[in-house]
Amino acid sequence: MNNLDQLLKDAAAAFAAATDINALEQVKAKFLGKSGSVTELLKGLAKLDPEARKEAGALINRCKKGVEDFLEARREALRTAQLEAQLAAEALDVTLPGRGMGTGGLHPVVRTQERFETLFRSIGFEVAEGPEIEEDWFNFTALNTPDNHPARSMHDTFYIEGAKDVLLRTHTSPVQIRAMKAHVARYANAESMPELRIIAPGRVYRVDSDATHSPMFHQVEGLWVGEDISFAGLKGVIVDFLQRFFETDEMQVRFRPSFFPFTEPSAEIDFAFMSGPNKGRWLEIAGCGMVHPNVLKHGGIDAQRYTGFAFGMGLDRLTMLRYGVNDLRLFFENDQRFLAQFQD
Ligand code: 2NL
Repeated sequence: MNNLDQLLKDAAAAFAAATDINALEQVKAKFLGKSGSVTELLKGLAKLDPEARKEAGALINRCKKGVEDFLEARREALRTAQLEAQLAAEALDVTLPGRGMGTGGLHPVVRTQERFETLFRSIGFEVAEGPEIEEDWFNFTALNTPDNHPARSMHDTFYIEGAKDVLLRTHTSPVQIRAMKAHVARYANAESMPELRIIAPGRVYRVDSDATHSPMFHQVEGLWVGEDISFAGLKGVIVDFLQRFFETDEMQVRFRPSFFPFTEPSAEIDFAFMSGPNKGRWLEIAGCGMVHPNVLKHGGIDAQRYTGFAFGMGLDRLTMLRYGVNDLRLFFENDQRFLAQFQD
């Protein structure tokens, strides 16, 4: 066997010994690199005379071609092997059952809001909405809140920087002021104005944050304006609502005299279950009263002819009582382990 045959055999063996593409490229250098054995042979041709150079050159080039063919064949084999290994490693078992999509659900506070809306629609209330970024006049002035009232301070209310008298609403009452004005405008040319019955649910904001207060929370207010609307009517609506919302007649309800700038007289509403885990414990649930004449006037309503009652309560608190949740912050952390418990 001559030198070239031996070289070809050595190359084939060296390539076969390389077990991955990187190793193969290293081995290639030994034969075809700048000072590889094939390259050295080609360099040696310079020393031969033309006749011998031609013959030797042909032989060496055929040998080089052989080395290159072995290299390419080995490359291809290694690539195929690598692909097969990858396919085997990433094999999918298409016969496994699917994981399913997982259904979403409504947030517990939204469930309470929808329940509230359903119950009040059933007694002829409409649902009203309004802006969360509100003007000072609608949020405070129209609601008979004096200029020096603490609620108006930067300490208690979020004001919009750079805007004059613009803030994040601290209750949904401004929605009701807007609704009164729109209602009055709609019936401006009519002989009489129909009753206005609305609830205003939504997000409200106050500078406050601890276990029982969040800077953003949810409120719903109710308003019924008409001729001969009385405190007795207010009591009837509230007691009926609480019994239907909590699905029991086994409760006591009391109205405690209180004060709000926008109602006169005003009361706070407490109720107590007569059975169950909270039996006998008075729970504060809402504030209410007869709409102050100044507030009716700001809504454009003739306070001589019409009266009205209003109430406000926290949707978050209502939700906590209904589902037995003890920390308000759970509603705003978006923890799936908590939220998933409210899915149907
Ligand atoms: C509370 C107290 C209350 C009102 C809200 C109201 C709205 C208008 C006119 C008069 Cl437009 N009053 N809303 C009245 C009394 C109490 O909420 O403690 N809420 C959680």
